Amino acid sequence: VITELRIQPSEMQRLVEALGRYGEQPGGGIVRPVYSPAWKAAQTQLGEWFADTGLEVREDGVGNLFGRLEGQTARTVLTGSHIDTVPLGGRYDGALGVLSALAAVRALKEQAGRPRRSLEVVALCEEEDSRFHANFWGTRGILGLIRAEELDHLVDDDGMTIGLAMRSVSLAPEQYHKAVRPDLDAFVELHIEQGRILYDEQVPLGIVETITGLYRYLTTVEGRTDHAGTTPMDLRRDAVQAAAHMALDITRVVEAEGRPAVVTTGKWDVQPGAWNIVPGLASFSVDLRHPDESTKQRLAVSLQQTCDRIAAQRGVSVRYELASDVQPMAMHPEIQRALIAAAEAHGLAYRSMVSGAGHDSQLMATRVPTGMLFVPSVDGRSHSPAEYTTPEDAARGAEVLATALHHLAY
Ligand code: HGY
Ligand code: MN
Ligand code: MN
Repeated sequence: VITELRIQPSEMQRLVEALGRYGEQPGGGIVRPVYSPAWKAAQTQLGEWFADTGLEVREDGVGNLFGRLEGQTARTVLTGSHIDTVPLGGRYDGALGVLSALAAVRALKEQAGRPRRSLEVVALCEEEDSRFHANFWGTRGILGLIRAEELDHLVDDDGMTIGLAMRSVSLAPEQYHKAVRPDLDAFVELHIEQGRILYDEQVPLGIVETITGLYRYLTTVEGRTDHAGTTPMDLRRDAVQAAAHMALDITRVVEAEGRPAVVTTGKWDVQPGAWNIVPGLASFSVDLRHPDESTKQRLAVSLQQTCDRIAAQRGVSVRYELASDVQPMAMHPEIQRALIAAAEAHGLAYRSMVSGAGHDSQLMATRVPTGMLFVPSVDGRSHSPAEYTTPEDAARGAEVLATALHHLAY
């Protein structure tokens, strides 16, 4: 087991800061949605770094970017993460997985030479659903799970279809099916924990056993617009008041369920949105998660029954539009073992754990032996400009990733 691979903390910090500039906002935070100019610039920069490392660079039919270290066989071990971000996201979510994969493969190329299985670094084009409800678009391209009609059906808030957005970065949407990869023997994703377990326990590495299930839908409440001055309170059908009661009550249902159940109503819209009009329409997103599928489904039903009841009481109508229903997924035992062996070879403590965040790996794992390695998030902060992982933790993660990749590819 190769453990003398050294990756410098300062090198990781340099890469993180350089990549974090693409989409960086004046007030802090990164806006880098899939197929945006910032996304394209970040992919171009990664392509240059892949090429400088001596890897064979290729962009596939949906904009995933690969850096390949050719092996003796046609089979491939893939490692990386996503390059898109949430609005005003941090520098580490996704990006650190891509950069750690690059640093690990560079170290292996220089110190271990040609692998038996080919090794590929990937920057997956879209994971965050932050522009389209595209549900792991890059991974779905690789696994052949994109349906042709989605190219015209998925639209962003400006009404642009994902197909047109692909054209805007010189991709041919009709070529999406060429992204399919039948040659993958393993996928390993390094990612920041985005929670505070490793940080609180002062443990440098997390080995993911299961990734939580996600159930996401839009709740739309329809009341009646009225004059804000002349309409008595008892005659109103105020969509915001009804939606607010719904949001409070579904939160209470999930709090009563207890950890690790979570629910978030993060994105709201109110129409017509004037100070002097009783709002006739209110919509809010529901992001419900649980690592057990039957519990997740039971809670989803309970939340909608709660909203139905409030709608009836308050004389408004309510409807639900499903955006994604993703299963919880166990990581492959063999890949977990490779990661544990690597941590032990480096004499580092680790902790097996459940991921409360969703990841490409939970979909990749449905068809490819997959594992995830977590590094600590300071104060557990993520999906925020405050997101931070120390250069030392980042470098250690990349070294352990390199050792695990050596086990899988050499
Ligand atoms: O929402 C998530 O858990 C992931 O960061 N997309
Ligand atoms: Mn994220
Ligand atoms: Mn992520």
